[in-house]
Amino acid sequence: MESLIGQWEGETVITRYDRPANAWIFIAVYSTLLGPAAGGTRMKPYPDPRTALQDAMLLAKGMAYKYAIPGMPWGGGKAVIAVPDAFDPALRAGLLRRYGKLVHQLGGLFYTGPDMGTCSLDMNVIAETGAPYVFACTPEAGGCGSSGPFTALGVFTAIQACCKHVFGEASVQGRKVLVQGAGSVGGPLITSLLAAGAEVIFSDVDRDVIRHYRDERGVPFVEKDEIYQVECDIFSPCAGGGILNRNTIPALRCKAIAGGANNQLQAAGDGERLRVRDILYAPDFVVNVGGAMAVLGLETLKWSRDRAEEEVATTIGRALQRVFALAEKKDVSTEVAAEVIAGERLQAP
Ligand code: PPY
Repeated sequence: MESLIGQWEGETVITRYDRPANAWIFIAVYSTLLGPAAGGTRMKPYPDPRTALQDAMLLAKGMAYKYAIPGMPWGGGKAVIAVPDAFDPALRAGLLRRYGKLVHQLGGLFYTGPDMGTCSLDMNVIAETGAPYVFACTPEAGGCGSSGPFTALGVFTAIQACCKHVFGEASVQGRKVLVQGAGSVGGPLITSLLAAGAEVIFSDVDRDVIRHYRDERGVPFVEKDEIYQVECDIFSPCAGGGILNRNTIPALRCKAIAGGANNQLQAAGDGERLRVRDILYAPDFVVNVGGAMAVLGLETLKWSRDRAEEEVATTIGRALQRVFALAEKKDVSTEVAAEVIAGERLQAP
């Protein structure tokens, strides 16, 4: 872990071993140059604490780039709670309260909200001890509720931007869209895509989720290992990170990629790998800023929900146009172009 932290260009890492739950907590603060750090709390089992720390650091950097795109006055941060396999649900609330106390002790260095493995109900529990540094509690608890639908709206807008760029027409009507993960982002995305006349295929690993979309709603399903070979117009990764890599990219049969997952590219060269294959990649941190944008707007800027939707759609649509144009002009991958745009803002607040 020493070498991991030493090589990281972020500011701060907080480490806590929570003995009662046998869980590791890592809070990574990448940058507070533009404002206090804010980012979700990811809670899941990891193979070892080192991998969890690495995830927190990578995700925190992603958050800094994310905020830079719309120019939001927030810094990149992320928390990871690495719980044991088959974590006992009876230990969850206690762990979240102790975690909330830690967030509170940081006194505003790091604000948090939901991420993979946590939801608004968990935010309520964290806020018992962590308020006022906890976003996206349930409406009953005074929060704005799930950020998933707003992230999904941003992904939908990004898919339209890709259609416009590739096919000359923004409409998703009749386009074949492959959605990886039908959770809090992929789920509402599938609903919007179907309503707009797209042909949707999905993949997931959760039995209840599969039952809902495949069996109850009749959405075509593919097994997780087959997803990378499916021919489609748009591939939308809305599950885990690192899925675009040297093994999967050669197999892909899509024209464009736009999804809500964080850190979709596994390695530095993967953006270029997609470009060489003539697959238009909408960079993840541009596509998936909708959740954070809406939550922070609703809870710190008093935005209405209509305003939040409007901001998410226009910001992401415009940002992607800029990214695609710069990539073409400079003859670089869209990932590099987006990093250039975000990097300018990160260096010049
Ligand atoms: C993300 O976009 O990955 C987030 O972490 C979302 C977020 C950020 C800040 C507060 C709540 C949710």
